[in-house]
Amino acid sequence: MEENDLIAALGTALGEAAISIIRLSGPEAVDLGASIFKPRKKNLDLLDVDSHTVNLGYICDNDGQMLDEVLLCVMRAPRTYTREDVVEIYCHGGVLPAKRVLDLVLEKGARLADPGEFTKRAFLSGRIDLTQAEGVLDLIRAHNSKGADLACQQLTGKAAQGIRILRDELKGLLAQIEAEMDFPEDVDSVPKEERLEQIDGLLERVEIYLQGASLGRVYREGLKTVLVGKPNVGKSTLLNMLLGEERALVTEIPGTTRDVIEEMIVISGIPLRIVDTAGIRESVGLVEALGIDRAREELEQSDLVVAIFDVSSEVTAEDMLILDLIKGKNGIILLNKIDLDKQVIDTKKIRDYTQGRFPIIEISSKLGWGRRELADAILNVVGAGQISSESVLLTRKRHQISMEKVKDRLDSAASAIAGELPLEFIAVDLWDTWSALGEITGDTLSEEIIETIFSDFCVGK
Ligand SMILES: Nc1nc2c(ncn2[C@@H]2O[C@H](COP(=O)(O)OP(=O)(O)OP(=O)(O)O)[C@@H](O)[C@H]2O)c(=O)[nH]1
Ligand SMILES: [Mg+2]
Repeated sequence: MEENDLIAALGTALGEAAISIIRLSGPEAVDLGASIFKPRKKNLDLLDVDSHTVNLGYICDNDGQMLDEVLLCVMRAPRTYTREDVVEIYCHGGVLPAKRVLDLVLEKGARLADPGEFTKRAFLSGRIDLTQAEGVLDLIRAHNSKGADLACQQLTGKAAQGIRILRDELKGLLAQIEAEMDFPEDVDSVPKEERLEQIDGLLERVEIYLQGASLGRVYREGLKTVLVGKPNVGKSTLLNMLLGEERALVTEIPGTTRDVIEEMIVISGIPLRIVDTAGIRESVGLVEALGIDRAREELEQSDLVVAIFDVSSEVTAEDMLILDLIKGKNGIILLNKIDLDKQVIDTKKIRDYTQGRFPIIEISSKLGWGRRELADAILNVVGAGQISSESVLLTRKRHQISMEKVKDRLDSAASAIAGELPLEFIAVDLWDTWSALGEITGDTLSEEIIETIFSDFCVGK
């Protein structure tokens, strides 16, 4: 793909609106703009206007036919989003004006941009790093304010900055080691303790990143929380209680919920993608059985399972099946309907069967009791308590994987130093560390992976 051809796209959603924006980027952007723009001011020449100015005029097609009255903004490289010349045309909103102007721009030689191509150019030109580019996408997609805050932090380069500092320090260490390797006579060797201390200093910060990584992902995507239990234990009542509205049908008939229902709820600042499922039981009709299959699928993809039991019922074989299903997952056990006088459930049996691995909380979904305790248990699961609100959080699985590699390589370097292995070994570990850090910022990632990241963007961004 040629990097510097002229690209264009609609920057706003297609539909009726106050304005629509067509965006162009590339060395010929202003020339193309000038060829279709008739300024309102008679003696204005678009090719000569100051950078970052907005100009009123008309977009006219090849026959001089006016397509729209617009504002056209000229932004000259390098102070632009892509670091190339950029032209933005503010048309009247609505499907047709925007489409006709875009068609004209394409007819005049611009190419329709790929998804994320503007931001990709910003990355390839070095204006932003990969975490900043991801921040752009995350901000567009954020569905809760904490996620949006994190995206802003990333967008402005805070995450990148911390990683760059780590990389610079590593470079310093490597320079020392390589000098010692190349000129053993002239360079004083750094004592082992001093070197270990330097590595420890790096490791400390890497640990902080790792601690926050899963929380960062939760803020970005929401914690997928699946409500499971046998029929009629009050799963849908709990969903409605947490949502504060009657979203799911609740009846006293077992098997009310047939399909999965997913809703976004923020509890104590943690966004949850909460999923109500069909009550799990054996031998039922086809529709319900399909619902139960889906419940199991959801359970498999969950970050957290909330298993619900009814205190007014004995522990049944169905309940035991639920306990089997949550094994090996992050789980919370809820004993529901504690407002009822009849309380026959054998809590000890549940606790023993799960070896006390899950917190057990008594609630009444109907009356809203136990909400606070449930919120605390959720905070505990995501480890939000241990993270300071100032920390820069990594937000993606790929960041986490690279950071784990960083830790692994630094640990290995530390043992090499402690074991007084030849300097070459230490150098190799540190170069690997350096390159793993670069994966996060995009400096050492393959073209292929970068492609996949940007293909997730929308066209025009
Ligand atoms: N007393 C009392 N009744 C409750 C409570 N929670 C739910 N119920 C009642 O239990 C019955 C079943 O509630 P649902 O929320 O439909 O149960 P479910 O687990 O979603 O059931 P299925 O969708 O059939 O699997 C309804 O009659 C609710 O009013 C509670 O905390 N206390
Ligand atoms: Mg239900």
